[in-house]
Amino acid sequence: MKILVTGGAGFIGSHYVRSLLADEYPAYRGAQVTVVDKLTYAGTTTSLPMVEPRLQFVRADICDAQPLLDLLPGHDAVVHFAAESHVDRSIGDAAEFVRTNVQGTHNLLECARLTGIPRVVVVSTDEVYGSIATGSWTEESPLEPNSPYSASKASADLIARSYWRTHTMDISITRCSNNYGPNQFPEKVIPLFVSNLMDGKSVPLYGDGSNVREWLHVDDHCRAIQAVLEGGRAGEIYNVGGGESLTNRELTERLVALCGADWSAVRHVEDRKGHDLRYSVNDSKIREELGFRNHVAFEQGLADVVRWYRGNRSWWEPLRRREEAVLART
Ligand code: NAD
Ligand code: TDX
Repeated sequence: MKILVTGGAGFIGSHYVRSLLADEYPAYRGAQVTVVDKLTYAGTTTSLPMVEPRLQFVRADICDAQPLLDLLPGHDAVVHFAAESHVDRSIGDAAEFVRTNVQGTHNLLECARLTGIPRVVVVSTDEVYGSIATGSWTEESPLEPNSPYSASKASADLIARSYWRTHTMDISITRCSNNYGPNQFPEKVIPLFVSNLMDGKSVPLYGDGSNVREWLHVDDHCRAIQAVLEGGRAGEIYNVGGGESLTNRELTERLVALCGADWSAVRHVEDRKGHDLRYSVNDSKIREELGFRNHVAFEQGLADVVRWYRGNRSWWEPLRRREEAVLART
């Protein structure tokens, strides 16, 4: 098996690549992996086992056709993670979100079509559905994305569907809830709060903290993607959830306790513009059709993540310093 993974130097993509190379997916034991990643602020090769001979790392932009046309032939599948992924950044400036998420996904699929790639999984997100006050979305729920990030992901998701329908490509799409785990860039709420609290800094809780997110461990998300890659049907969408639903306030309370801080570290700040109140997916399709089950218990997973950030400063401190230097120049 030879798999091309876009965005494999990011949070979820790198976890997926490490899992593949550790032979955690029996049907893909011994797989060769090609990572295509632009190494934006969010990507780092320090999340990858760069000395592993089964890994080929290529720094390239998914918006450029030539590197993809050169690399893709001979691959059995593509798993597409690459994206601009942070909602707050898309509120500041959406241009890169449209470029990478929409144009980049289109370019990747077009190159995969031209080179005859047999199987593609596009990693989308539950945010494409918008916000839901009660109940849960099924795969048939309408797409009502609210942020430039989620709108660009919804566009990518629909382009993927169109390449299945128009060109009969074997493409499946996943829509997962919020992920947490090691190697997540410290701008997303969990690693930002953990790294700040560990250093005695304050944490910015948006609005009244009542927004609800469903937290799934990255290892479970990656196993769901693998289940879809192996058994998912062409043209089908698979919601992935089953994590822990918490308000941001409840999540913050747990992080404060796990980091040995107290509530005085929490700053109530202005709300995110257009802040989605609640996400919730119904994931019975992937459970019934593909037998997927999530394994990581939230309490344990969250405690492990706090421990990971405590023990791996050498991973996140340079990323944070690099980002602070960029911000200081702008
Ligand atoms: P991330 O920001 O940590 O990683 C994104 C990776 O893509 C980085 O390595 C970056 O360098 C790379 N990249 C960005 N633009 C690129 C380009 N033009 N060409 C090539 N590479 C490029 O993101 P993540 O949290 O790992 O998310 C991965 C995917 O999963 C995304 O598609 C995201 O929408 C989706 N998703 C994320 C979550 C979550 O909670 N993080 C939940 C559901 C779905
Ligand atoms: O400083 C903060 N304070 C705060 O209260 C940050 C960064 C976030 N928040 C809140 C906003 C959200 O309600 O925490 C919640 C989670 O925020 P993020 O970590 O930015 O994630 P979210 O906006 O929910 O999106 C994430 O899940 C779905 C990922 O970033 C997306 O890529 C994925 O598609």
